[in-house]
Parts: sequence; structure tokens; C-alpha cells
Amino acid sequence: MTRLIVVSNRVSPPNSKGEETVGGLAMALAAALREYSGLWFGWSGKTTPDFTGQLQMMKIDGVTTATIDIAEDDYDEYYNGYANKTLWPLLHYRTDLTAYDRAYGEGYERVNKRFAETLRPLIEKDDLIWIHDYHLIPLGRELRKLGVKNRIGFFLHVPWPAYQIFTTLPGHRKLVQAMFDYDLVGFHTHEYQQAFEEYVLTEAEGVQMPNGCLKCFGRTVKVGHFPIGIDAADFARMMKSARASRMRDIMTACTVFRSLIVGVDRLDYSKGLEERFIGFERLLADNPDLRREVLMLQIAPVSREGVEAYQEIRGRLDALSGRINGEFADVDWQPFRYVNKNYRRDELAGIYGAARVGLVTPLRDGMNLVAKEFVAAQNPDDPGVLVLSRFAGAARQLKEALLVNPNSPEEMADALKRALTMDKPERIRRWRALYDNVQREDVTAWRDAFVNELAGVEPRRTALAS
Ligand code: GDG
Repeated sequence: MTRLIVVSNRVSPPNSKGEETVGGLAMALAAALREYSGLWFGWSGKTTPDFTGQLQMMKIDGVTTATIDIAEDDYDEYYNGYANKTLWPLLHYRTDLTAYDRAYGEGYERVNKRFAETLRPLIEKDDLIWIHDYHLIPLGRELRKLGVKNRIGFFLHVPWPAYQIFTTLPGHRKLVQAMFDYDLVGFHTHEYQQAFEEYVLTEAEGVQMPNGCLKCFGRTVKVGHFPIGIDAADFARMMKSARASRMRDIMTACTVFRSLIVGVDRLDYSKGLEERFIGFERLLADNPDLRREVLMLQIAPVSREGVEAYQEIRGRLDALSGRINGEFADVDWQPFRYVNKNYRRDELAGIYGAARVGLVTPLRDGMNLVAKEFVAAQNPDDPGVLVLSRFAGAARQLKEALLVNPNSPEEMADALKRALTMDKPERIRRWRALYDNVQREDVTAWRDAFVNELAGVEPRRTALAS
């Protein structure tokens, strides 16, 4: 079998102690690589005062990892800077939070070049190379400059925004040009693919080819959409674990005579947490009869603490959760639990399993794996209801969820009420359709679809296109 080299910004496979990293990409890649005798290359998560290029190789749970540390200024300019302060907000439609700083752009180029130079000696002739996410868009170009002729694919885990948004980025053309050094470029949904195509056709005078390829900048790239899923088999196994059952029992005991509404998200402004809290507040305000009947639990482990926008949203969420409890709590009932702790995956599975409603309402989200995990955790005989933002990529697949506009507290409150009062036959009918999708379009299907497509692309004869 051809060797697969996966490259992502962070390399963080789950460890045997169950202390897992939070984040959809890491979970998906660990699952995707387990079956391949592949290599996972990227940043170790550590910094050094100066860049050393020193490779650390390890074998964890059947996956070989090759990691490098980055320099402190790389951390500020590439990771916190261009990746998290420029591209992340922009790709999530937050032009108000997007920072433009020349040093960030230089840091981004520098780290991509360093990644290419360190990875180059590890690449063998027939390896397939699969590069992930917005941190590493120029990596394919840098590898080509070093003479790499292998098939290289790129997958974007976040949305590709509308043309009008993307063109607000200085240097947008250069970024798109770099995507033409790949053989295959993948998005989660058809909508993101179309937005990318629209940019290429209108802004860069590209041409659509009959075989799903785009021609532009003198090069041809295949473009497709590959919706990511969860590791459904592993999730089913985890649901049967002692820890998951115990957590489920604990949460069930905490909510006797009450329905549990659960949200689980990295603490990130794209996840719509403020809007969600306000939607729940509206439910309580408008429905006095439901007040003592519900408990909402929001788990939100902190992330990207070095970025100001994340510190600010944390403060606002603390205030909002205090306001809701201050207004509605009684001596024997508190409506809202908001925790910033990181839980084990099996414990999360148990919590999802005890919930009557999964509330997943990002303002923008490439896919959203929490929605799929919630579905996978439900009891088939008495399943909970998924309330899902129409702006999550997952809404394209999970059509039997109650879809809402997360910007509307009224819509959110109405959907919550409907979910809390939905009869069992309707819950079962909706859940079956959702579960069928979660099982069928899982992480293995995603990986196989992308890798097979990449393997089928005509190889390049020269490293750099003319
Ligand atoms: C990016 C894109 C896309 C959350 N809290 C804990 C915890 N989590 C886990 C969840 C889930 C993962 O983190 C989050 O995945 P999402 O997909 O919801 O979101 P992002 O992290 O933003 O991921 C996203 C994804 O990449 C894959 O392409 O779907 O759109 O933004 O698995 O369960 N895990 C643990 N403890 C927690 O407290 N262990």
C-alpha cells in the first residue's frame, strides 16, 4: 500500500491515559491514520527561542509522528498571528476581528517554508501527501519549490467564505494561487467548494474544466467536497465503557424530573456561545412553565488564550451565565451550568447520552463534529433531539435536526421548546435518519474518499508547473 504522509499544524495523537486534546481536526486525523502505516508531521506544540529544525520521531498507538518545535516569534506571528488572528476570523466571516499585520504574513510564509524544508528528506517517491487546514495553505508550493513531484492534496477544515468576504484579505490572490500547487483541494461542503470556484472564475479569470478541475495561474487542480465524520465504530465502543455509563448515570441523577440540554464547544467566538446563552435565557423568560423542568449544561474548555478576542469573549460569557442564574435560579434549582473544564472523550459521550437536547449553534463552522457525536450517543429507544445551526457544515447532512438561525434568540427558544416537548415517535424517526448519516459518512469514509481521489490524480512530471 502507498504510504500516506499527513501534515497538520499540530500533531497530537490521543495518548493511552485518555488525556486527549480538544479539537475536531486532531481527533479526525488520529482516527484516519490509525489504519495506515503512515506518518504524521507537524508542530510539537512547543517553542524554542530560535528555530532548530530538530525532528522528534515517535510511534504512538500505531501512528508514527514526526514533530518539530517552532521559534517563539513563529508562535506570535504564524500561529497566534496569521493563523488565528487573520485567517481564522476571516474564514468565519468575522472581518471585524481580522487583524492585518505584515509581520504575521511574513511569519506564515517563513513557517511554511521551514515545514517544507524539514519534511522534504522524509518524503519517498510514491508517498501520497495530505496537507490539512488554513495554517498550511502555502506548504504545497514550498514543497514543489524543493522538487517534490508526489501527489499532494489539501483539505480545508473551516468554511471557504463568500467571494466578497475573502477579497477583503490583502494578498488573497497569492493564497489562492498557492492552492493551485496541489493536485486535489477538498472542502467539507458543496457550498464552500462553490464559493472557492466563484473566486477562481470571477477574480482570477480561471476556467472550469469538464472533469471537476479548475484551471488557473497556468495550472490545473481537482476540486471536491468531502464531508468529515466521526469515528463511529470507536464512538460506539466508547459508549459501552464503564466511564461513559458512570457519567451518564451521574448526569441522569442530577436531572431527575428535569430535561438536560447540553452544549460542548471549544471556547471560540465562532461557536455562537453568547447567542446560545441568550437563546436559553429567552426560553426561560418566555416559558415560566418550563423553568423548573430544564437544566442547561455548557462545557467550553478554553482555547487560544493568547489571542485577545478569546480573552474578551470569556469575560462576556462569565457575565452572561451569572446573569441567567441570578435572574432565574431558586433555592432548589439552578437553570444553567457553565464549565470551562476539559473532559475525557468517554465522559463526554456519557454526558451526551443523558441529554434530551443537544444544542449546537455555531455562527459559522466548517463541519462540527459535536453534532455528530451527540447523535451517536443517543439511546435508540428514547433518543434526544439535535438543535443545529444552519451555518454549520453539518446542517447539509443532518437535515432531520431542528435547524435554527443562531442569531435569533426567538428561533432558538422556539426550537428548544419544540425539542423539549417532542413526542417519542417523532424523536425516534428523526434520530434514525440522523444516525444513519453519522454511521455511513464517518471518518473512514471521509479519509477513503479523499485518499482514493488523490491517488487517482495524474502524477506531475515536473515539480513546478510551467
Ligand atoms: C475544526 C472545525 C470541523 C470539545 N470539548 C472537549 C472535547 N471536545 C471535542 C469534541 C469534538 C471536537 O473537540 C470539536 O470538534 P468540532 O468539529 O466541533 O470543532 P473544531 O475544534 O473547531 O474543529 C470544525 C473540524 O475541525 C473537523 O474538520 O468539524 O468545523 O472548526 O470532537 O468532542 N474533547 C475532549 N474534552 C472536551 O472537554 N476530550
